Amino acid sequence: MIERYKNNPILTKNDVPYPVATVHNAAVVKYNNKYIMIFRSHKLNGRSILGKAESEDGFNFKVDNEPFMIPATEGIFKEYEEYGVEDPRIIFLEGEYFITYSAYSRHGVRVGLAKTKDFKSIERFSLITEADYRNVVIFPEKFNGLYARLDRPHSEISPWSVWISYSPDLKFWGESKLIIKPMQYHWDEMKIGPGAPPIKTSRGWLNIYHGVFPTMDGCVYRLGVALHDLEDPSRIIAVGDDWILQPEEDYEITGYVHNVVFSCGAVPETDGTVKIYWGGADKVMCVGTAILEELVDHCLNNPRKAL
Ligand code: BMA
Repeated sequence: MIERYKNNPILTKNDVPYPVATVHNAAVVKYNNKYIMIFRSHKLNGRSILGKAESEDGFNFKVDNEPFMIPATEGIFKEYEEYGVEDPRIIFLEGEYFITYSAYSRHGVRVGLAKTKDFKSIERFSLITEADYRNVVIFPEKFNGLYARLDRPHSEISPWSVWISYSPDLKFWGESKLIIKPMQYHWDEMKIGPGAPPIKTSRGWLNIYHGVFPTMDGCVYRLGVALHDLEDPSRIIAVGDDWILQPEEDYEITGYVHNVVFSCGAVPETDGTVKIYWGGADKVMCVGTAILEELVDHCLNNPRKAL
């Protein structure tokens, strides 16, 4: 369903002009007729920073000389980003680009929200979850006057499920509700989490998410799709039963963490295709092309239960 780009991986540590061990889990958006990629890299001390790359065609990227975002050096963000910033997602809202990211510190992992107008300067906006949250994607539209996000808290009783929360101002979030759970003895049985920000289609919001299965040889990260109601995104129309992508190529099977495909971004094109970006084995960046309506059919034709 996803056609891998023939020259994958499209970005590796060798393309980065400063010392890093990995290039992975990147957000990608179109900005001024270019593709902007904000990618995660492990520094050589094992902590993560975010870099930026640009492309004319969405396949060939050139990396900036300096990192785009490193842990904050002052204020409240300094305390909560001490161990690194990871796994960005970008959405365009009312003239600005908002970036959610995982902020790691001695207090755990939580999600930060930053914004930029030009991808040159970046302003931290707020820390929008407490600890034990990752993978926050914000919908690019409001619902009944409220912003909406998919998020992924961790709880012992209902492990690593996808929730939805709402906000009047992007800062204070509430009205939370669990909407998709991992399914037992299924490719996503151990944990699931939002991947790329939701994409609007005529039949619903397409949510590309990741699912994890534990094996005797470690965890396998795959991608799947779910469809949310256009007016009420807390209503799940369907969750596709089969995965849409699993680690198959060498660069997905072997790397910094083996057997991982992990997406933080996808770019819908005007011809009905979508470029899906994913990190391969937490080490390199990859891209593939799919037909959006086929992904929607995939949810509808053979769904599994959401909860
Ligand atoms: C998750 C996150 C991701 C990573 C994945 C596979 O828990 O840390 O950033 O890609 O594990 O290692």
